[in-house]
Amino acid sequence: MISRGKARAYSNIALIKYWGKRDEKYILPMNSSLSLTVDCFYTETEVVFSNSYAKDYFYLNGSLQDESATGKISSFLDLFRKAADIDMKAIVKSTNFVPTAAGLASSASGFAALAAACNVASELNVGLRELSMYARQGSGSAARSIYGGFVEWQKGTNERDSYAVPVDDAKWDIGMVIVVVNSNAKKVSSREGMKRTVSTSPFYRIWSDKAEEDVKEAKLAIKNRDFEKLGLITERNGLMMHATMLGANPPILYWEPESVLVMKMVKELRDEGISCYFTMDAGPNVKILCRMSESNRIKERLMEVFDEERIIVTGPGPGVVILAL
Ligand code: 2P0
Repeated sequence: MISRGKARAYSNIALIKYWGKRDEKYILPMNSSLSLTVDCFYTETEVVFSNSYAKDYFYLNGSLQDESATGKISSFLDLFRKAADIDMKAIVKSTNFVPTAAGLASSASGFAALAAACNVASELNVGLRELSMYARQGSGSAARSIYGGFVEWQKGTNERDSYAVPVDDAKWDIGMVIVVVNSNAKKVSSREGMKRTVSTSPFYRIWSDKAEEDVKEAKLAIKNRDFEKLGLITERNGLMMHATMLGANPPILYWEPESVLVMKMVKELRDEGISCYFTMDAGPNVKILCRMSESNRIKERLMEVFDEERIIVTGPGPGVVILAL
C-alpha cells in the first residue's frame, strides 16, 4: 500500500512576537502573536507513506538527512500516524525556495508544508484550524503559516484550542523589505533562546502581558487600515522582545552593527516621509514593514550600503497550497 501528499507553505514574519512557551511538549505559547505571511520564501514537501519502507527517510534540498534531523520529522509524522491509525513508514522530500544568498531558514514554512502534505498522505483530511494545531507541534511559528496575509496565533487555554486564525489578506499596499545582514556570530537557537529568557529574564512577565495587548491593538489597526499605528506597534513589540533577551542570564544579543545601522536608516526614511518600520527575530537580519508602493525607494536607499542581493522585497503570501503529485 502506498499513499502520497504534497504541499507548499510560505514563511511568515511576526509583527507581534512569540517568544516563550508555557508548555514545551505541545508547544503552547505564553502569549498570542500576529504575523504577515510573505511570498519570497516557501517550502515544498512531499510525503509518501508505504508499508514497503523499513524506516522513515528525510531528504532536504535533495540530500538525505542524518538520524537527528530525521528523528524530528519521525516524531511529527507520528502525530498523523496515530490520528489516522496507520502503521507505515514514510519518505519525506522537502525543498526550501529561498532568494539567493538570503541565509534565511524557516521552520515555519517547513512544518506548515509538512503538516499539509501529511494531512493528504494520511487521508486524515482535517480542516485548516486543526492543521494549524498540527503544524504548531512541529514549530510554534508554523501554526501561522497555514494562512496567508495577516494571521493571529491565539494562545488558547490548552493543546486543543491554540491555533492560528486569518485576520486580513493584507492586500492593501502592504510589503516588506528584508535586509540580510552578514553574520559570523554564534547563534542561539530560538528554542534555547526563548527557554532561557522565560526562565531567567526578570523582564519576561512584563513582556507577555504587553504582547497580548499589542496583538489586540495591532488587529484594531489592521481593521482600520491604520498602517502607521500597525508599524509603530510592530517596531515597539520587536524591540521589547529583544529587551527581554538582554535581561536573560546569560544575555542573548542577536544584533550585529549592521542591524543597528538598518534600524537607524529606517528612522531616517520615516523622517523623510516614507512610512516604514523595522522588526527583528532570532538573528541579525532586519525586516522592514512598508508600503509595497514605496519598497523600491527603500531598497534604493539600502543599496547605498548593502549589495543588492542582500535586499529582498516581498509582498503578502498565501496560505498552504496542496500540490498535484
Ligand atoms: C516569531 N520567533 O514569533 C518568533 C520571533 C523568533 C522570534 O517563532 O521552538 O522556530 O520551534 O516553537 O517557531 C522562532 O521560533 O520555535 C519564532 P519553536 P520557532 O516568529
